[in-house]
This record gives sequence, structure tokens and C-alpha cells, in this order.
Amino acid sequence: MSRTPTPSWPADHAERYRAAGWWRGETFGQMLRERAAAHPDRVALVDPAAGSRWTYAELDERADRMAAGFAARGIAPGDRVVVQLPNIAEFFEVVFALFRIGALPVFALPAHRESEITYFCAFTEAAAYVIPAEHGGYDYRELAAKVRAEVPGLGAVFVTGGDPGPFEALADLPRDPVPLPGPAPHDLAFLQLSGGSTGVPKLIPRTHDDYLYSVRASNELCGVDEHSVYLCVLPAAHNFPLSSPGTLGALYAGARVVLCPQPSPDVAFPLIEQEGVTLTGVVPPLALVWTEAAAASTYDLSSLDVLLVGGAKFSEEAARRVRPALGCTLQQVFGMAEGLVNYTRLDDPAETIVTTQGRPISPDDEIRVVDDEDHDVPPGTPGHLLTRGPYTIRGYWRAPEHNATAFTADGFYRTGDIVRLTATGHLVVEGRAKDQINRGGEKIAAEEVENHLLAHPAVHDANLVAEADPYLGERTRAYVILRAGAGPLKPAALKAFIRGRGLAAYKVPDRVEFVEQFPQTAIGKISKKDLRAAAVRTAQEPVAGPAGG
Ligand code: OOB
Repeated sequence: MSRTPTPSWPADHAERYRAAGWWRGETFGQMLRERAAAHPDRVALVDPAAGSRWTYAELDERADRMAAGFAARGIAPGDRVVVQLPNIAEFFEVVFALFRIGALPVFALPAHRESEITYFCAFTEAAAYVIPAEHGGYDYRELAAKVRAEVPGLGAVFVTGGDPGPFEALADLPRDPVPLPGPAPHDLAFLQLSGGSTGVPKLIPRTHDDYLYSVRASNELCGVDEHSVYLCVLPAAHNFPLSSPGTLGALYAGARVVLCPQPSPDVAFPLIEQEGVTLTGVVPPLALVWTEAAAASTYDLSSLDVLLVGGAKFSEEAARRVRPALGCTLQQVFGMAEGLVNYTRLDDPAETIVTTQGRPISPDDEIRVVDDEDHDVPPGTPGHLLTRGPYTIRGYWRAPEHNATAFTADGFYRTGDIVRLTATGHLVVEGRAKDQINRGGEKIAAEEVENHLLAHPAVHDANLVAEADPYLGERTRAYVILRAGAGPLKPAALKAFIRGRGLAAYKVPDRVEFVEQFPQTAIGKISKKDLRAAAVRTAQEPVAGPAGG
């Protein structure tokens, strides 16, 4: 395995970001300590499913005790720990404990399965893996047993919320706090996952300094202060609910975080009423459901000031419905785990809020919109978005070859998004150049799923493309060529095969279509462009007979 140093900002840029006050030399561990000292009795976390309310003092103390437990099990600064926890208070106890040690959480999602988790544990040479015993009717101990069998080097597996089975319960770790020097502000804080367009997800190295800047600045732009109540609706480990301004923003401000166990209105709306939630963040499909449900709802949603919507393109028509339905300000957010986050401003004209995806957080976010040859396009013309700045990574973790193409020579990240810049400096997302499907905010790398399809003995070739979906925005369609002489294969059987390979459910193709051949470009390469066009053209058609699915 390569031991290339983690790419970082050149010294002159780092100096500039410090001088400008963007990087302030804080760490997340210190941040929590300071908040706990300033207002120990204020409620930091509400976990309605567990019926628990932890004050800042309690969260701080729990993080210290858990850090001691992890340290006693040999977890050291710089170690990677795959964290796969749902929206429960222990997520924060674990993550802040790792921050205190200087160990790096690797933020897996609850939906990930054997294929993804095995890769994260093996690639990061994880010292530990943290799971709930069960969640959403799924037994994570069984998953961990499979992962451990495949990754013999995996250290401990820690379990919360039930019988740990063959593993160790978090609750049984030693709990006497020990002195820990903690990381430096320029050290890595965690590894976030990329949505990706390649066979395996890339890992995104974020530092305390850079991430805290994005969190602090997000608070200002989203009006978060100590009176705010943030409802965490999306999976807590994702960059959007974590930092835009998210749970970490709320904790930074000394505000209250309410953990929503499920995103549906019948769970979220009562929590908004009971806890006086002032802001939350959702993906576009959920925003649609909420605006519809609000009309018939008897819950009092009047505390809600701001609804952040992002992760995928929010249509103008849907955006217009937010204020009338929910009585709050819409704030569009176009962000990426690699860094750059754009927000519409709370005081932007209403038209700007519904028709753009916002503008960058920082005066030091550099934006370029370029053509296929990296030449700047005239203002207002759609092109590829390139960016660099004080909280955008300069390279993925241990991926030098990929970095050579994913970043320009002078350090701009190639986002893979096609955008247009308005006269006011706002960005409008027009499309995507990367080979990724955005399924209602959940990102699917086409190549990853294609590789799994190709593993089926009857499959000769496969391509995954997006087709339009009225609710999700996009869903997936797999075009598959079967091997000559292969017996009949039903779409459902191929989907079951993919599921059986331990892939997160959202990556299983929504529709499988068998074809004789793929359209080709002039030089004989497979034309994904034509496949995408075909998928868009025929999205409404049922697929006929046994080939359909
Ligand atoms: C967020 O982060 P990721 O890393 O899951 O995905 C980033 C990609 C972007 O490159 C873009 O393709 C798409 O998701 N995206 C949007 C969008 N927000 C994200 N496309 C159109 N309109 C939007 N508003 O998705 C993320 C991270 C932080 C905050 C919000 C979202």
C-alpha cells in the first residue's frame, strides 16, 4: 500500500488563510471543551428514540471517557476508525472521543454493506469499526462478522445499543479519563467519503482548521446562534447534515441538536413542534414530501425559520412551494464533501433563492468555469466548475494517480459539475460531467455498479446511466449485454445478484434492460451520452415482457 503524504495546501496559501482569520488554530476537541465550560447545563443533544438529553457538560465528559476507553484498546493518534452509526447520541460521543485522541473517524453511512465496509476497513487499515447492534431491522453484528472474516487486519469491533455478540460493547470500555495531548489544528480530523465516479469511493482528508472554518462561516450565513435548534434529518455522517451548518455548526454555536431517527413528516413534524426546531437540512425529494405533507399537517411548524435544501438540484417549481407551505425561508445549498459549499443568502431576493444554488462561503473560494480544454468560458456560459480555497482539499487520501487528473496542476479541484455563473456571482447547476448518478442526493458511481454487474457470469458488458424520476430527480438504469449462449436471465435475478454482493441498497439498479449492443461514438467507444439520452427518452415506458425490470 502506498504511503504517499496526504496532499495539503502550499505554504503560501496556508499562511494567507491563517492571516485572513479563516484558520484559527482550533480543534473540535477543544471546541467542545470550551462550550462545556461556558454553558455546561445547556442541552447539546436530544435523542428522542433513546429518550436522552445530554447537556454540553455531559457530552464533554462522555467524550473524555470514551476516548480513554479507545486509548485503552490501543487506538492511537492518526489511526483510522470506521464509524457506521445512525442518528443517535452515541455518534457524537464516539466522534468527539476520536477527535480528542487525534484518531480519524471514517464516516460510513448506515446504508453501506459488506462491499463498501470491507473496502473502507481494508483500504484505511482501520484500527477499529464501530456499529450499532441493530438498526432499521438490520443486524450490523452480522455485517461486522463478514467484514472481519475478509479483513483479518481489522482491529476491534465496538457495538452500541444492544448485545455486542462476539464483539465488545462500547459501554464496557474502561471509562476513567486519561490525559491526551490531542491533535494539532492542522492535523487531519477525519476521512469523509466522496460520492465518486470511480470503481471505489475516494477518501477525503479534512483538517480541524479547514473544516471548522466551513462550519463557523456556515453558521453566520445560515443565522445559527445559541438559540438555534437544529434537526438532524439526513444521515449524521454525511457532510451536509454534519457541517452545512449541521450538527457541528449547532454545537459550535452552543445551540441544540435534535436527532431525527427517520426523515418522514410523521416523525420529523412532531419533533419540530416539541423541540421548537429553527432550522434543518433536507435533500430535494424530502423537501417535496414535506411541503406536500405540511398542508394536511396539524403540527405547529412555526418555529422553523430556515429549510436548507441541497445535495441534488432542487427544481425551481419545487423551490417556489417551500415558503407558502412551510412558512420558512428556503436556503439552497450546493456543496461537496471535498470542500466548496455555496449558499443562497437569507436576504437574497426571492427570485435568486429559487433560481440559483447560491454562492461560495468564502471570499477566498476561487471559482473557475471552463471548457473541455480548461479555458475560461465567457460569464453566463455553462462550463466545468473548478475550485480551490481554504476548505477545499488539494487531493484525496492515498490516491496519487487519481489526484493527477482530479485536480489541476495548480491545485483546483475538478468538481465534475457543469455550472453557470450569474451576474450576481451565484451558481446555477446545469448538469454533470462526471460518471455519477445523483439519486435524490445519494451519489452512485456508475463504474462501481458496472463492476458488480460484470461479475455475473452471464453478463458480457454493462453500463449504468441516469434516467429522470419525478420524485428522486434521477434513478438508475442498467443497460446489459448478455454473453452469447448465456441462459435467460431476468432483471430481478440480476438485481438480486447485485444485492447479494453486499452493496448498499440505493446502488442496486432501479431498472435493468437487456440490449444486443451499445451505441458507439465515431471512434468506436461506447457512447454513454447516447445511452443516457435513450434512458431519458424512454423513462416513462414500461420495459416489455421478461426483459423488463
Ligand atoms: C453534498 O456533498 P456530496 O459530496 O455528497 O456530493 C457533492 C455533489 C456535487 O458535486 C454535486 O454534483 C451534487 O453533489 N450537489 C448538487 C447540489 N448539492 C450537491 N447538485 C445540484 N444542486 C445542489 N444544490 O451533496 C453536499 C455537501 C454539503 C452540503 C450540501 C450538499
